[in-house]
Parts: sequence; structure tokens; C-alpha cells
Amino acid sequence: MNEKTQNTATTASDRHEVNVVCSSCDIGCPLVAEVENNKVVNVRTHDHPALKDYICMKGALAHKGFNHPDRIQKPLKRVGERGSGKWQEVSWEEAMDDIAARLKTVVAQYGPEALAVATSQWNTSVDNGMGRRFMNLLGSPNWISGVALCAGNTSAVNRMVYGWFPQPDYSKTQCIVLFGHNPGQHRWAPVHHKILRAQEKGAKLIVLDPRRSECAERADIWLPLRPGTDAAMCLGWLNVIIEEQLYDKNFVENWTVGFEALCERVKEYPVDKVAEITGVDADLIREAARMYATATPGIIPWTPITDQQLNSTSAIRLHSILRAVTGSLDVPGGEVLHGFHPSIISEDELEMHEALSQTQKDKQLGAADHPAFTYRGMEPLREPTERVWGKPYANLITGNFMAVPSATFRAMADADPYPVKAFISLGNNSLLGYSNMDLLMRAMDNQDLVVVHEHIMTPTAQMADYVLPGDSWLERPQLYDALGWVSTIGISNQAAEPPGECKSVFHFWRELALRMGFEEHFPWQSLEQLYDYRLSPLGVSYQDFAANNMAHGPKLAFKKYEKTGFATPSGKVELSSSVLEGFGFDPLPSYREAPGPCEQYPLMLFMGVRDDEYFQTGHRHIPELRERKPEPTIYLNPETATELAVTATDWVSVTTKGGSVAGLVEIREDMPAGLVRVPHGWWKPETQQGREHLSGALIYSDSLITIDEPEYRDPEQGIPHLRGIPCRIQKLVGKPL
Ligand SMILES: Nc1nc2c(c(=O)[nH]1)N[C@H]1C(S)=C(S)[C@@H](COP(=O)(O)OP(=O)(O)OC[C@H]3O[C@@H](n4cnc5c(=O)[nH]c(N)nc54)[C@H](O)[C@@H]3O)O[C@H]1N2
Ligand SMILES: Nc1nc2c(c(=O)[nH]1)N[C@H]1C(S)=C(S)[C@@H](COP(=O)(O)OP(=O)(O)OC[C@H]3O[C@@H](n4cnc5c(=O)[nH]c(N)nc54)[C@H](O)[C@@H]3O)O[C@H]1N2
Ligand code: SF4
Ligand SMILES: [Mo]
Repeated sequence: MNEKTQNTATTASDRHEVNVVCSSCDIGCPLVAEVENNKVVNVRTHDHPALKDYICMKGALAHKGFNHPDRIQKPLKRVGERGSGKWQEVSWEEAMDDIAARLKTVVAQYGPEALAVATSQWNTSVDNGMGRRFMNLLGSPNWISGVALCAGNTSAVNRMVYGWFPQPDYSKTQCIVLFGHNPGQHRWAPVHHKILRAQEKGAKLIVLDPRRSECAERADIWLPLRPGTDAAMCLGWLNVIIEEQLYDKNFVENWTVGFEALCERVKEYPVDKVAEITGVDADLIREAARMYATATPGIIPWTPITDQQLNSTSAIRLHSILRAVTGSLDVPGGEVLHGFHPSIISEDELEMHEALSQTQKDKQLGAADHPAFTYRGMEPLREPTERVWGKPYANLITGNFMAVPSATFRAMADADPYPVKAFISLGNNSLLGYSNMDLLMRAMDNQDLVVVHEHIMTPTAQMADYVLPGDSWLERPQLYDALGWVSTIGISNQAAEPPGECKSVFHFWRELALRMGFEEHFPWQSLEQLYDYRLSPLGVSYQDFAANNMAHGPKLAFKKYEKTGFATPSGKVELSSSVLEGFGFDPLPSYREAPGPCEQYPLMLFMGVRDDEYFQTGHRHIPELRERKPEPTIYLNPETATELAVTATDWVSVTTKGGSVAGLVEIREDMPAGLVRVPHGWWKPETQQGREHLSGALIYSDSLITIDEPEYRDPEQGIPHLRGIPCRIQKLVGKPL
């Protein structure tokens, strides 16, 4: 597919338009930036019918965030105590010299594994593999990211079942199943429109959500399940599908292993038992299972809901198993295994995973207890991946060779099992984006070096030694490949020069690499030079390529496994996982009950329902967005609010075993009684900076109440349970901050 386009069209004297791919969230809408005097003055959609609806308010207002007066434009060095808010402006040279010197000291004293790096789900993980390349050359396996809780872990678990992370084909599907996923015009706009179009063409929609969400309103069947019970629901569906012989016998016979064992396992989950666990009517469960198994090919689009549960590994595998046994894998209208772009050098290759010795890989934090997405967990897939996809290291969503975040923070805080003393956080608001704020703060306090690469003074930046000013997606060229998930590359052109001394993550890694003696491995002086290299197999320069393409990829092929087999140790879809069995886990999926309500914590909560106005912890400094949603809101059902004697103008604290968080009550008919919604990522950029307040993060961040103790951790992955946590609510006297 080569879409010809004009990249820069002059419309007025100095006003021109540039084709960009929005990275204000992780779905990547192709948009147009209107530029005047090197400043983006408007961001809008393409007129093309297929693209005209792909925008949300965050994309349309992206330039407002980047042109904001609070944008950090110069490197800042901490001059007071950590978190005291005292900074001095320094040059990039001075900052990088000192960062490199301090990193050398840490490495000399504690070894290279004493460096941990945290990156974003999206913004800066598009670093063309340079961060991992640096770490692999240095010798540190301790790389973590928000993708541990979002799609990165899903991709790793999907690979264990059938060797790649599939993309749903909305255009030809007959049935869409959303496990809690709730896209809308201002939340993943393209997916919202793809679902609407598929429904218009007759596709069925099944929504599983404890809350009557917008997608639930439009569904053919809505299953209001209890939070955290998704794995049990899938086992119930499989029970119906197998018992009623609704599966694809041909595919199961020829292309799967472990079907008999799976049949035995699902017998342990008869529909009546599943109805009891999930709280959903047994007949409705049967009806939904039949609909999914007969309206084929169907799709179960990726969802973060099952990435953030005690049963995450089982739930993700069960989705994979449902896709496979209903014959929906790698067919039009089903879920397609893309593989790499055939002729562009992939990020995985640039990451140089082979340069990291086995001894250092073995030190990856958390891998011993929770191997699923670590080097250790992925090792059995190395040979099969090379056999099928041509390369040994497929780092899909950048999430397949990660350290376990909570284990990494423990090493930072308590030197357990060994010290981590340098922490570099790039476009990741780390204090708000993982679990257990206490631990996260202790981890920061115990570092010899903390570097944050950012746009604004986030709570995480406030705890740094150096804050480096980052460029934005409107200010750099980008080859966009959905983090290796798909084989199609999108091109985002640079619309404006970065303001002040804002520089790319690429610049940061290269400057550090030069100072650490890795010059020969970082020969590219600019992103464009690196893109020339990445495109060299195609025999074109980046400039020519970008001038002629908006997107570039091969024609999709289907049922490729008939020629190559699947990229798993058996070459088949592993319904029973040899990889997990090898690590001593149950090779079959199951359901475990998380801690339930009790006298002290009588209600249950979940984190989520993304605010339209914000992407994760960002955007709260943009006035146009903040006016629409000024405060974090705790959703309560009217009955529950009455029982608690609170109303919609009340401020409350929500307390779990982990701590307390504050929010404003919002009474919602769509919430079931007894369930509480806590929003993710809140802080107030306009309020006091410094460790005492962290601009409100110590009052409003959901990381204050998340728990990372073993009974709240998915055993295979070590990620925290965010869906169904016992809590209590207390009325506060007025607004805390
Ligand atoms: N406690 C808790 N943790 C969670 C979640 C949760 O619900 N609760 N959700 C999880 C999910 S679903 C996800 S996707 C991840 C998200 O994790 P991340 O993608 O890391 O998102 P944020 O933590 O908001 O951090 C993004 C930061 O990048 C900055 N930024 C934006 N663009 C750029 C750029 O171009 N360059 C640089 N240098 N910085 C930039 C923003 O200002 C912001 O501070 O978090 C996960 N973690
Ligand atoms: N505006 C905006 N859009 C975004 C984002 C953003 O921050 N802002 N973030 C993007 C990112 S990184 C992500 S991960 C996605 C997240 O977006 P979604 O996938 O839509 O996830 P949420 O909005 O957190 O929750 C969706 C639904 O899950 C339900 N739910 C809660 N617990 C459970 C459970 O245990 N099981 C089931 N089945 N359902 C449950 C909730 O009631 C809610 O209706 O959105 C993306 N789009
Ligand atoms: S949905 Fe919004 S924020 Fe996300 S890529 Fe599209 S325009 Fe940007
Ligand atoms: Mo996410």
C-alpha cells in the first residue's frame, strides 16, 4: 500500500500544512498540522473520507500543550535537596557530561545493572530502539515501561500462544467482543469509528463491562460482570463452545496442541459456576458464547482491562485461545498476524539484544519470580521467532524483554536483590504510572542519579537531579509502526522546530553513548540519518520516502502459518503452554479469586474509564481541556452515594490497604451499586511543586492506593491488580487542594 500525498502545500504567504501522525495518545491518527512562522497554529483532520473522523480534542489541541508557557525549554540541574524545587539552568553539554560521569561512577561501583530506565507507552518509546541499544551495550537489562500494564504484556503472552500479537480486522468482521474496552470519539477515535462502521455493516457487538458504558449501550449483548472476573467468563464461554461443538474442528485438529487438556480444564468451569463467579445470568453467558462462536470470524480487540488483573496472564491467553478455536486467527475479518515490515530495518534489530550477555540478561529484575515478559520468559520463543518471522528478537509494543516494574522499584529502594542507583525516566510520569507511591518515592530517594526527559515539571521531574527538555511529535520526524505490532509504517513529518533547547530522546541517547564510549554503534548524527539507514533496504532516502508516502507496508497475507507454522516451540497454537509449563506454572489458564470486600473495606473499586480530556497523566496543564474536567471524579451509583450520605459536590477519600486518594463525587446511573471508579493519573500542574505536595500527586494519584503485594499480583507477570480492590469511602471536609 503506497498512499501518495503532498506533504507540504503552501496555502498563504508563510502558512503551510504538514502531514503528521498524532502521538498525543497511542492510536496514531494521521492528521494535518497548519504551520505559521515555525509555529503550529492548528491541528486538524485530513479531508479524505476514511480519515475525516479520526481526531479527538487532545489531538486538535496538541499544539496548545506544546506552545504552553510552562514548557521546559532548557536543561535544569537540581541545586537544593532532592525534591526541594531548586533548579539551575545549564547547557546540554554540561548536563550530559555530568550525567555520564555520574553514570560511570554508579556502573563502576555497582555494575551496569544498577541503571534502570523507564519509558512511555508511546511518546518516547518511539526512540528507534536507541534506549535499549544503549542499555544492551552498557550491560543493563533493567528497562521498564507503562506497556507492562498495557499491551506490552498482552503481546508477550500472545506470542506464547501463537507467536505474534494479532491486529483485529474491523473491516470484515462479523462479531466484536469488548472486554471492558470503551473507545469513543475522544478516546481512541479511530477504533470508535471502526466499531461503528462494522456495526453498520451488520457485525454483532458483545460488551463485557460492570458499568453500562457507552459501548455497552450500543451492544447486542451486554454482560455486566464483576470486575476482575474476565478469565472466569472466558472459561465459561469455552465450556459452551466445546460442549456444543461450536469450535473449528479442522483448525483445532491440525493447528493446535493441548486441546484435550483444555477440554478437561474448562469442565471445571460449568456455566452455572461462572454465573456465580461473574454475577452474570447463565443464559446470557451461553447466548454470548454462541454468538461469538457462530458469527465468525470475530474479533476480541486488545484491551487494557485484562492487562491489569490478578488473572491477567490467564485472561490474555483465554482471548488468544478463543480466537484460535473459533478459526478467527489470521483470516480476513479475524485477527491478523502481521510480522515485521519486510524491507525496513526494525527497531528490534536496532536494539541489539544479542549484545547483552546471558549473564546480564539473567540479572533482569523480577524475572526469577515473574518471567512472562522478561528475557527469561521470551527465551523459548527466540528460535521459533527466527524460524517464522526471520529475526530472533521480536520486541512487540516494546514490551517483550522488560524487567518487572515493581521488582525494579524494590531494587531501587531497598537494594533487593541488588542495588539500582541510577534511574532515567523518558516521557514516563513514573511516580504516577506504577504501583505503591511510598515505594516509588523511596526508590527515587535512594538514587545517586535521576534523569527525567519531559515537557513540563511533572511530579516525577520534581524528584530528579536533571530535567532535560524534550521535543514533541510535532517537532520531530517519525517513522510510526505502532510499536512493532503491524507491518505498516506511518510517516509523521516534522512540522516545526522544537522551542528553546528542546531535543529528542534520540539526541539524549546518542550524546550519552558518545560519552560512554559507544560511538561506533551510534554513527547517525540525526534522526533523518538514522531513517536513511532504516530505509536502506528499500534503496530510498528518508526525504524521498516521506515526500511520497503517508504510509507504507506490504499487502497483507493470511493463513501464513500453513507455510511456516506458528512461532511457538511446537509450531502450533499452544492451548496448553509449553513455555509457561517450563517455568513451573500451570500450562492451562484458570481463574483465581482476588481479595474481596470485608468489614474494613466494604466497597470494591477499579481504576480506569479514561477521561476524554487527558491522555493518562498528561494534558492537565492545557486550559481548554482542564476547564472541561477540572477535578478528578470518583463515580458512585446513586444508591451507594445515599448509603454513604455523600452528594455530587462532596469531596471524598477512597482508602485501600495501600493508602488513600481524594476525589470529587460524581453520581452515575451507569455504575452498579457498591462499585467505585477511581480515575488514573491525576495531579494539578498549577499547584505547589516539591516533594511535600508534588503538585497534588500525593493527594490525587491512583498510585497512592494501588497495591503490589503478592495477593494482588499476577503471578506469571508480576503486574498489579487494578480491577476489583476492596476499599472504603469517607467524606472530606472541603477540597483538599
Ligand atoms: N497506577 C496506574 N498506573 C498505570 C495505569 C493506571 O491506570 N494506573 N495505566 C497504565 C497504562 S494503560 C498506560 S498506557 C501507561 C502510560 O504510561 P505513559 O505512556 O508513560 O504515560 P504517562 O505516565 O502519562 O507519561 C507520559 C509523560 O510523557 C510526557 N511526554 C509527552 N510527550 C512527550 C515527548 O514527546 N517527549 C518527552 N520527553 N515527554 C513527553 C508527558 O508530559 C507525560 O508526563 O501507564 C500505565 N500505568
Ligand atoms: N481520552 C483518552 N483516551 C484514551 C486514553 C486516555 O488516557 N484518554 N488512554 C488510551 C490508553 S493507553 C488505553 S490503555 C485505553 C484505555 O481505555 P479503555 O480500554 O476503554 O479502558 P478504560 O476507559 O479504563 O475502561 C473501559 C471500561 O472497562 C470497564 N471495566 C472496569 N473494570 C473492568 C473489569 O474488571 N472487567 C471488564 N470487562 N471491564 C471493566 C469500565 O467500566 C470501563 O467502562 O484508552 C486509550 N484512549
Ligand atoms: S485519538 Fe486523539 S490523541 Fe489519540 S492519536 Fe487520535 S487525535 Fe491523537
Ligand atoms: Mo494504556
